[in-house]
Amino acid sequence: MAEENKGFFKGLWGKLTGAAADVAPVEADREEEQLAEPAKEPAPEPVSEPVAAPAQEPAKEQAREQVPEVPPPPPVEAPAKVGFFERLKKGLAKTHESLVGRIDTLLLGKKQIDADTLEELEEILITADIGVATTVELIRTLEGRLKRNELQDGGAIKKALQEEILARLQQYASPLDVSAARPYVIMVIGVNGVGKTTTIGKLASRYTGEGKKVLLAAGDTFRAAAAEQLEEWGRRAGVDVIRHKDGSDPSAVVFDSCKAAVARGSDVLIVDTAGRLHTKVNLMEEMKKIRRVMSRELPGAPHETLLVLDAATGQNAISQARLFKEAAGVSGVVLTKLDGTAKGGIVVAVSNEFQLT
Ligand SMILES: Nc1nc2c(ncn2[C@@H]2O[C@H](COP(=O)(O)OP(=O)(O)OP(=O)(O)O)[C@@H](O)[C@H]2O)c(=O)[nH]1
Ligand SMILES: [Mg+2]
Repeated sequence: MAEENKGFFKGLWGKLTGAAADVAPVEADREEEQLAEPAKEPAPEPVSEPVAAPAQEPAKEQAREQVPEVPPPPPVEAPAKVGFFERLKKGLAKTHESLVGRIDTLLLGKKQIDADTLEELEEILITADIGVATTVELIRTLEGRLKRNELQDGGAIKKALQEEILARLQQYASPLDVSAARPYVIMVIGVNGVGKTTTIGKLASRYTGEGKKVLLAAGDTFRAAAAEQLEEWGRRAGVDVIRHKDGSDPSAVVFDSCKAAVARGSDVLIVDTAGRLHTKVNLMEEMKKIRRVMSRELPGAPHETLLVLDAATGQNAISQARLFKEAAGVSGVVLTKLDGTAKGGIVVAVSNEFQLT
């Protein structure tokens, strides 16, 4: 656990600082996504990348991060071959430029660190999506260390910031160990369009690649074609999908899925859920009902409730985290679309403010 998390945090820190070598596990997928400029619905091509890549990567990172959406259509194999680290570096450059680059510029050659320096640093952190609450907390801590004369120069302040962020992330780390139960039930929730179904497809490929028997449950019966989309991902990963017809009761799908997972000896059952219902209240009530049904069928389930957040929505992700955490017992977070214009800082914000990773 410690090792895995270290990998994750190092990777994350790498993203924030540009320490590319450490970043591989976390960043791999984002890079692939970039290549994969996804279509709205999964395309029917065989999934070469998502299936292959996950197997070599540490479990938790994979689960919490994302695997790519649809592979690019024409050259099915080619993208995977593009120098992995090259793509990695390219993708990281963005965050690096925006966050670390700016911090470096600020601190470059600074002989004297003072309150103004910290104020500027504060602004940089906030605009990197680390969020106001977390930033203020970080800056307070740095101020304290400054007063104690622990921060003499730019290098020291950078190191201190690194330590503080890392400590916050590590505090709430917990691995996604699917061998803890059988079937291990993962419920995937989040507002519409954030990437729930895509994430499930990636997880399914990943666990299948690890030799696990996976079953998917099409709990989004609300949106037309949601089950078909999940089935497409199921086909790619070579796993079965339990579905009912559109508009049926999601809890019934979940009920059947739990039964099926036991009957078929599945190792992992991943439950897709709707991102939108008539109202937010309905959505939250449905999440609760699904949980109730699950735990009645399989004591202890869901073993993990992953909240999917679109990192590109920045601070919006924070309010979603709040909403779902209160209503749906979120135990972990998946940040998607970090391949786009997202600033990785949101990871720190969500983790620190909601005690989640
Ligand atoms: N670039 C990028 N696109 C992504 C990522 N994850 C998902 N997408 C895209 O985001 C869109 C929505 O993804 P879905 O997986 O359908 O999202 P969802 O949460 O299941 O959506 P609903 O079922 O409508 O609630 C699709 O076009 C995906 O291709 C990602 O990590 N990076
Ligand atoms: Mg979906």
